[in-house]
Amino acid sequence: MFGTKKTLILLGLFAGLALMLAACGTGAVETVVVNQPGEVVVVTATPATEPSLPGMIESFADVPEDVLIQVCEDVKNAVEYDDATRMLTLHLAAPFAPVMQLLSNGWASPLDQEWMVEQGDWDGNCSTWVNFHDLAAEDSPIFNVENGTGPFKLDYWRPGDEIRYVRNDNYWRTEPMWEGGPSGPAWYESVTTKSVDEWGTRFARLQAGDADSTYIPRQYIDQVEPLVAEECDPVTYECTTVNPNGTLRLYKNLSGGNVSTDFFFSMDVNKDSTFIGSGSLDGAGIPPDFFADLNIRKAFASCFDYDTYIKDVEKGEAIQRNGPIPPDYPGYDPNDPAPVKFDLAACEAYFKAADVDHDGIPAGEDEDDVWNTGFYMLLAYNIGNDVRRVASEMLKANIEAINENFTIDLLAMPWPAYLKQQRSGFIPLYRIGWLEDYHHPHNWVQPYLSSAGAYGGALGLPEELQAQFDSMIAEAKALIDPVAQDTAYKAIQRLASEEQTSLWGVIPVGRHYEPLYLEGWFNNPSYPCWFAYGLSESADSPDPKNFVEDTIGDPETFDPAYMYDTASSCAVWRMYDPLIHTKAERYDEFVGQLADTFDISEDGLTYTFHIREGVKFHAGGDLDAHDAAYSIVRGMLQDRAAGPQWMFWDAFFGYETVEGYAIDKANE
Ligand SMILES: [Ca+2]
Ligand SMILES: [Ca+2]
Ligand SMILES: [Ca+2]
Repeated sequence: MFGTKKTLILLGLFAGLALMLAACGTGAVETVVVNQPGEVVVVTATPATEPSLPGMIESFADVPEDVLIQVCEDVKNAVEYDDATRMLTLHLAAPFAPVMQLLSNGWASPLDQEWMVEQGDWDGNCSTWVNFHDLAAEDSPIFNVENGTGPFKLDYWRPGDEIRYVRNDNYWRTEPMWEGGPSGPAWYESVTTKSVDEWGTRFARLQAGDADSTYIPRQYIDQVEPLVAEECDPVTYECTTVNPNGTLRLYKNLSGGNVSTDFFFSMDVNKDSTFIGSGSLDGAGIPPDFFADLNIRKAFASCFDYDTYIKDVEKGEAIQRNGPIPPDYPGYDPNDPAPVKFDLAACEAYFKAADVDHDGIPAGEDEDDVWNTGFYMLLAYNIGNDVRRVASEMLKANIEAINENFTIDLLAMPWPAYLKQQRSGFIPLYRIGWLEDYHHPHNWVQPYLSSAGAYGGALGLPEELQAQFDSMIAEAKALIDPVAQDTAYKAIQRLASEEQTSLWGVIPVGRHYEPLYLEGWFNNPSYPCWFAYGLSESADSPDPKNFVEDTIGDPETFDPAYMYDTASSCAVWRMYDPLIHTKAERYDEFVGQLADTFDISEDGLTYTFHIREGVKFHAGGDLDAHDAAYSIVRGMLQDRAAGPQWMFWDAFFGYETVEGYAIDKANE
């Protein structure tokens, strides 16, 4: 679309990861070392190369007022409500199956419209929404206060130190969430989230019983090993005693891990790149289209020693990927497509089969092609990420061992510069990871393969193949039937594998530690943090009615529509209720939360929710259908940069930002 400035939000890829690790307590142990928690990087791609036409509006600031009002009306029309029947009706421009996943997160948690207006927030009037658009975090009136409907209420937040929540004794839920699920007020009288940056301190507090949960980076699991009393299976929940004197229960090999790392190729590198040496096939560089040759991509993939990497770097607790879609999603099968095998002979054969100079003669028989000329290039990773450094060194060593004229230098780059260069297509080969935003394969194929994806956009795929992926992705995201979904996503996974669009790396499997006295935990890979409402402690606990978790990193905000990091998400999840909730271990089945019933139309375009009766907000206001609608509309118009609302724009209108939508409307 002309003039649509696509602001790609890369928080949630990495910055979010650090916070996720912080927030997961003993729940997640990851090896991926990431940047500083809270680091937010916004990369704004240059607008499309089409020349500007006279009179066209290119900036959001220039969008006329009547168009801005229309934008607000369009959003309101997509989010209809009727207070009399308590119905909320969402209208999508095109089917988008992940809507349920989106709504089960805290982003769209209903706020009390009347109370929000009293706090000085937007009143729902379409002529004033721009004043509330893209504010700084602390400019939201609910930045550090809350008025949710959730099982816990905020007691205090001391930034950098701790957050304390107290039980909502009037919690609305009287029926179990699912059979055997929690109901009534929470077991815990309070939940305390404590920031403890230093591992030694966290470990001491865990040993002393001062914390019920703590964040354990994978490099420290050996220290925790003597405390493990039972090892348990995360599927059957059966446990085996390993140490009668231990105090912890350990679940290993938790699948459905939601963070990956891969090597990415750029098949159409910007010719001004400083990563491609001479830029030609003269032994001192690579041509910009080096990785456009499928044999070159397959050669690199065959030269990476997956098993050694998993054993040495991931301590055996990772799965080799076979495409963009990770385990346990529709479209994933561990053997279809088969993961690439580490095979130096195959690596050499692929290099010899390549035809980098496009003369029809394979490189092995062509004196001026890559096998005889050799090449030189830079491989990039971000400074401080030791895991990525080790992986890059392994790939370099194997490629260089294949042919003495092959040289790869490694370049560690500061994170923001790395992302900017990656996004602009300057880096031919780099290692980076993805942390999912919501639990659906669309949130993997879109970033990895779509022309609008955070990584897909920089792949430089041939036009025809890119168009094929784009249409497959669009068709798959519209499917609701699980069998049809599986078929559609598997086709994408296979094509990505056949074309070796990236060098698929690994996805770690997780660990979950908990004290023996903790009761009620279950494994749902889409839960960002401890589901405190569903937990309890046995009588032998030192402090059974209070839950204490040690983490690193603070929330960015308590505003549900604004939050886009896991620490914030965990806080929102405790104080607010979403419309629907994932059902126990299932991430693809939902139970009613603030909506007690819901329905999806056959064409996948209309989602209806009946808003529960008799629910009160913590400050005393009533929950009505208009509150639920207001909250979604407010979030989409607020649409702060680097926030979560692009997912709602994607779902409702096929856009990424309110600004992009408004600019296009102005030019219609
Ligand atoms: Ca209300
Ligand atoms: Ca050739
Ligand atoms: Ca406790």
